[in-house]
Amino acid sequence: MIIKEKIQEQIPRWMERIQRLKKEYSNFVVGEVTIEQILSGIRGVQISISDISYVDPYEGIRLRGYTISQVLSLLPKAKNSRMPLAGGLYHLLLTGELPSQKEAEEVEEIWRCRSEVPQYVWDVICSMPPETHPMTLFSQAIMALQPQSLFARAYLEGVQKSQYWEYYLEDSLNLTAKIPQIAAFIYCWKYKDGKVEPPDPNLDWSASFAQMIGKGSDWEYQELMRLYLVIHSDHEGANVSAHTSHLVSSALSDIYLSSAAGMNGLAGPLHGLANQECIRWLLNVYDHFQRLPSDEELEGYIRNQLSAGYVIPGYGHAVLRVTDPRFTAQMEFAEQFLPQDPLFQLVKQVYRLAPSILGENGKIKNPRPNVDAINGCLQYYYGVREVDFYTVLFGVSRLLGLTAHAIWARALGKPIERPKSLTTQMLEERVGII
Ligand code: FAM
Repeated sequence: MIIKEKIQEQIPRWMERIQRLKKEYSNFVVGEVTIEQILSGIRGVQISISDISYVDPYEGIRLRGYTISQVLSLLPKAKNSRMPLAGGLYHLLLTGELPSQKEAEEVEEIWRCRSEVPQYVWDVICSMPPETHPMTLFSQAIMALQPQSLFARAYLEGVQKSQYWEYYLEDSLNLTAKIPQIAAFIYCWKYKDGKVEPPDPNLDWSASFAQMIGKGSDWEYQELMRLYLVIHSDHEGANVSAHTSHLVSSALSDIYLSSAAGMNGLAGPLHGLANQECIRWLLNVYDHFQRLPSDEELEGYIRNQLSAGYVIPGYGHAVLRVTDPRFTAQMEFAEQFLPQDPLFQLVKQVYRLAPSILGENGKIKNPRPNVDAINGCLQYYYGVREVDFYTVLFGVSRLLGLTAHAIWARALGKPIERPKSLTTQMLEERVGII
């Protein structure tokens, strides 16, 4: 397997770099932590290393050093498509190298061969009440696969620490291979008649999700999913889902346990679930006016929302200080394929008006759109209108990033995480209040 050989080959170099930092610079002070940071969710405290991706405040995400537009243009493309193969992206995340067409297709082939999901996983989903949130079902399906963990078995049998990553890689490939089918099953079980189209072996990982939910002949939606699943795959190592899954896997919990933990974080409304709020907000605006509002009407609507204490979903970001390039990539897609769609017109109108209104009081650090300001609109246009499902799509993509982080954490022998908590009284004593 090419990815395995490449990771193997790179481990000694990375270990050398880490060991050097540890040996020669272990007392070097990277930063300080203020009380404000502690009280505001350890905001901005540099706590970990991730070489898979990095969010630059002014450029947006770089996946293994490549910007979103570079990733989209340089990765090998799917058949009859202008969009990248997710298999190529996974190769890039795992090895740091841009794959050839053959290398990207190798990952796609591995996924195809390992895609079968055991019947009992479907039984777990089907035994849940129909009102269960799709993210709960998604996390449960991942957990249901946990008994298949090769790492968990190997650990019990006493496998060497230096080999942990190989089992994490196998588990990751097994899990990610099954994810499009799991997502498709949840969608069809929860919202349709429960019938999932069998996977088409001629389709790539991203398009096969589209095909399994009944969009086998919808080439544009398949293109959208190829775009979507690449651009949502990672957002460095310290956001809620990435950090959660890293923390859990640092206890040597296997990829199923740690990925499900990450998905549970993604399911929170301040993180991945935000995208369902964004589309709901756009639909509410449309419903309120029963048409596209004029600029004056929309401006008034936004101002009313703000003065009532609501946020404008899809705007602002904890790290980014420019328009999210993932928003821009999807804007370009929409301009090409759905320029006249009323909801897309509304997305553009909000984009034209909201940043200056949000920027007026100087409180918000980034009044520009994040990825969520548009992605729901695209799904909606192509008929995937069950908005509480959108975070599952986000999760399908994000599992590529989370598992890549975990494999490398084991390859580099990263330790269990154990920061320290203080009591309020200790802080009061330190600052001299008591
Ligand atoms: N509308 C109105 N006010 C906003 C705002 C928005 N879109 N974004 C930030 N603010 C306010 C924020 O509430 C805070 O006010 P207070 O000081 O009164 O608490 C102030 O501006 C400063 O916030 P910030 O430092 O600029 O942002 P944060 O780093 O605290 O929060 C977000 C970042 C993303 C949680 C925040 O911008 C927000 O709530 N946005 C709307 C929801 C959203 O789009 N979430 C998607 C997140 C996405 F990136 C993801 O994870 N999927």
